[in-house]
Amino acid sequence: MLILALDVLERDVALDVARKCGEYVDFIKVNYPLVLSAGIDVVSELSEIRPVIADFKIADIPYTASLIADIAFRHGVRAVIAHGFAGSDMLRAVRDVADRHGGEVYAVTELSSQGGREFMTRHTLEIVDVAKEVGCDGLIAPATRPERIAEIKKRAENLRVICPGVGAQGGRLEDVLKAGADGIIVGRTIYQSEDPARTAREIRERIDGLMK
Ligand code: 3DU
Repeated sequence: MLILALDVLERDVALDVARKCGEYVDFIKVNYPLVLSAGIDVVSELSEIRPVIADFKIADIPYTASLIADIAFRHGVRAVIAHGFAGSDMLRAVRDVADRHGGEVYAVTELSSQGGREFMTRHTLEIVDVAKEVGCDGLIAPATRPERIAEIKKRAENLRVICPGVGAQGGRLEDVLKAGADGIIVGRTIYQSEDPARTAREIRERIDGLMK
């Protein structure tokens, strides 16, 4: 599975890159930079090109978390990403909203950055257990630390594990897939390349070759 992280700031650029790369990616992931600068309606437009994952890293009290998730689903997203550390009550609230819309929920385990090790790593496997209990569809795990992906995947059982951090952050596609990831999230390596469509196609081909 290849997920395009579309952290560009302008609506027209986002739609252009999405249209060019659409046939090579399974999902488009949007995050705050795009939505805060281009407005939430861009999410609906992107959803017409490819299914969208709203990476709003929801981490709040259950009530507020539900509102955020509901707005995302009402704009056509297929899935939302929520922080596992915010706890089971919030994940459950987001799960309920997703169920009302027929959508999916992914929980962040530990961030791929150095900072992800400071607090999150200690609790990662507990977060995996809570995500399973709540019935999340998948987990976000760090492509920068393949050994952690393997541990998370083992504990995750049938939850999908998708990994940001390939390319610009230093993670290697081959290592990530070998560790058991079900998909990778790639942003800058694609949308900052000279020819985003060609780069997306090349990454797709590498994934298909390795996952055969
Ligand atoms: O580093 P890239 O440009 O390939 O983008 C990675 C995307 O994934 C970006 O939207 C970032 O906010 C998100 N992400 C991580 O990079 C690491 C995480 O642990 C969770 C999300």
